[in-house]
Amino acid sequence: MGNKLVNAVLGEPKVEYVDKYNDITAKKVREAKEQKARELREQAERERRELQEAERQDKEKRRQKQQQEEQEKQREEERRRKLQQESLDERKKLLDYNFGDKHGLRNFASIDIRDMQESDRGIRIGLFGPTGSGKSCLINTCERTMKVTDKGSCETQTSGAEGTIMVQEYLDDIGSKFCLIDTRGFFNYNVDEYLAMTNIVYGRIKPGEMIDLKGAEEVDEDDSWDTFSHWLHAIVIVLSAKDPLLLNGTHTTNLNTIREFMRPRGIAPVTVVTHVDQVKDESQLDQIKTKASAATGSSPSHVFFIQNYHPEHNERDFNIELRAMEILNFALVVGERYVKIHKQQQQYEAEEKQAAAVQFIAKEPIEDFFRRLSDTRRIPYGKIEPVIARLKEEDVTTAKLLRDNWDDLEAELPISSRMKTYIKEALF
Ligand SMILES: Nc1nc2c(ncn2[C@@H]2O[C@H](COP(=O)(O)OP(=O)(O)OP(=O)(O)O)[C@@H](O)[C@H]2O)c(=O)[nH]1
Ligand SMILES: [Mg+2]
Repeated sequence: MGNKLVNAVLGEPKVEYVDKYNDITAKKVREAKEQKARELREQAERERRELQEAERQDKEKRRQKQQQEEQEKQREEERRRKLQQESLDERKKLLDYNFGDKHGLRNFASIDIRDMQESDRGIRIGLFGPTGSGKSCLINTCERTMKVTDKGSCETQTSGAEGTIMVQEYLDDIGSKFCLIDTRGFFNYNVDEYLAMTNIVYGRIKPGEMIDLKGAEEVDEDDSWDTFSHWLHAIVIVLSAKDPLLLNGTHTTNLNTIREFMRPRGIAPVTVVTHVDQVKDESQLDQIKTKASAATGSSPSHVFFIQNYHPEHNERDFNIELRAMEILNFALVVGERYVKIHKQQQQYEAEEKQAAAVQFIAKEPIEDFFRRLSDTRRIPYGKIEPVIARLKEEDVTTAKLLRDNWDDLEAELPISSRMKTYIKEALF
């Protein structure tokens, strides 16, 4: 009842029902959730794309790197092939080498070089140097280069006893006109070793022979015993870049006598500095070159560096091979020049002797000239006396006057034509 009154006074209370399916807050919440979900999806999508992009970039980088590596490998391969070709060309030239190829035969036109051309060995290149400097190793490097083997035949580190020197010939079997001569046992560069060197240079010690230093005598060009083709025509002095005696200047004193031996004989040595791989600081090389040049007397342009093939070094190294051949080529240039100088010298000496003989005849009194003629041609002097008397009447008192006036006198003199021939041969 009361309610009815209340209702009558206040009117029917309005009842509002909440439509929970149409709740505005819920909508907002849903919208917010959806928004969030969208954002998350978008973020995930972004991330996915970023990841994809990073992967793509990685892939691209890897591809570029691979391409670069491939290109670098190709370039390296190309460089190697180029070096191999260069090495092959040089080797071929050296295998075909004949005496005179370096300077050209034109330069030997006035010189008799038949002995060098006919010799089996051609230019003989001798290697000298302190024990352990790398002579045998250098020969092995040259052998491996020229014969394309992975091992040379020259024994290394076999110094033998002090007091004996051993000489051995190499590369005499490749058909080329040069060979290498290894020496071993040079320890002190004292007078005995100097004498041994003169014996080797002038061919007195044959390959395979051993020399006992105590018995060595000095040998020089005039008493060399052997033919010129058995001499050494080029000398290579081998020094090690890590030898303290080179670095502290002791070798400059040690090698003094050897320099003194070579200089007046026109021998220009080639210097090879080995163990260059053991020089840590490349800036030291210039200083080492100067010291080596001072020790051997080679001009700096005649000093070469090399890293020799090591017995365990099985891979071919075309840089080493090209360097070895550069040294061989240079030794051949120097060797040919020495042959030319030596032979020219010999020729001048022969000409000088002949000129001296002509000079002698010129001053010779006419009686002495005919006495010589009577001796050499076995003509009785009595037969010649009337000729002398006749010549004196003509004031021809010396052999020179006889020669100067021979054209007129030949017809006038009352002598046989054979006698005239004898006189002419002695005069001209
Ligand atoms: N690292 C390096 N070692 C070298 C080189 N040349 C030579 N050797 C080493 O030096 C040592 C002596 O070398 P050899 O060639 O025997 O010396 P050698 O001048 O013939 O010595 P003797 O016959 O005693 O007069 C060996 O152990 C060689 O392997 C080089 O260029 N680099
Ligand atoms: Mg040796």
